[in-house]
Amino acid sequence: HHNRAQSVAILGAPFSKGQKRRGVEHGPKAIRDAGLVERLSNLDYPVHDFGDLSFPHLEKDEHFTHVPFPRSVGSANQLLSTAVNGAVRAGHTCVMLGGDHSLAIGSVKGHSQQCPDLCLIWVDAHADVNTPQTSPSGNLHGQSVAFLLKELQDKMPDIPGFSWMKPCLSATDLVYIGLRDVDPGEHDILKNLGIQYFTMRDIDRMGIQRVMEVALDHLLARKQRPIHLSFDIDAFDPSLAPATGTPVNGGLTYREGIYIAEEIHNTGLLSVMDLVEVNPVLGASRKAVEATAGLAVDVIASSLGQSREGANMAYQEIPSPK
Ligand code: B3U
Ligand code: MN
Ligand code: MN
Repeated sequence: HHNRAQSVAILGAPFSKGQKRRGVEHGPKAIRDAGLVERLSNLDYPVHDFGDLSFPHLEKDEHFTHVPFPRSVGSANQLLSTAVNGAVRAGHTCVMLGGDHSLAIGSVKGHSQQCPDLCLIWVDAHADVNTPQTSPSGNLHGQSVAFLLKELQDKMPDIPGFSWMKPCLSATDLVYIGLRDVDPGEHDILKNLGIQYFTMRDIDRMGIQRVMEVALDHLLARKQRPIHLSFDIDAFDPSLAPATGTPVNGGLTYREGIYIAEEIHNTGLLSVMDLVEVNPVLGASRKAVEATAGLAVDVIASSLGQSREGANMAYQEIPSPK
């Protein structure tokens, strides 16, 4: 059987200023309320819930061109990068609960400070690789990957709040899965940098099994290295994950999403994962919110070794009747 991770650290990041809709800062609570810690404690390693980070509120944070809250996003990510760095240094497999997807900037950056050779699997309806200039919305949750890529460094302006941030990834260290809403500038970047990506159409054509095989081979064939999984809940079909800010039709099925998580677990290389964009305020009903948060718990548990085959816990012996 695969090597189980040492211990798991849960870090809540209640932050929403990477986009304009309030509510996604309640994502960590919704995911915990859906039973995250209980589910992970069934996987027989120690689970440490470090609670929520507290991000300073900045009184004055003017737009940078059309980009809102640059300093708030910058300082939250700097804080998060330190926390993730520390959790990985302490030997934990780290689970970051968002919050919006701008938090991947700090999460990946902090991870890379401990694991400079990490690779990144970005599961999302969106590519989140806009630069401030290609971004139609200005929202920083649609720009996280652009901050991380060395190849885009000279395309990135000096954004207030981000002087601490230097890119840490190459285009070959990244694979996307689930794309179906990519802006024109983003498409250009994906093509120009030769980034490996699998759209929903690719999943339709190849099947999720082959997609994962090619994706993991692309990242790991040359050498085994730590995996950062950045999972945006909007990768799932909106019928499964309605409580999110930018749902896009035609997303992952439940089984495709769980299969992605299981295959990543089976590498034995998962080091940090983000689960972002669960927004409990946007669910049409309590049931819709609980379904979305429950799905987030399922993805996290599967990424950490919950198996559909069973055998998550050691079972001693089949009991005999007295
Ligand atoms: N690509 C668009 C929309 C978007 C990106 N990420 C989300 N939505 N969640 C943008 O704003 O950059
Ligand atoms: Mn995203
Ligand atoms: Mn998305």
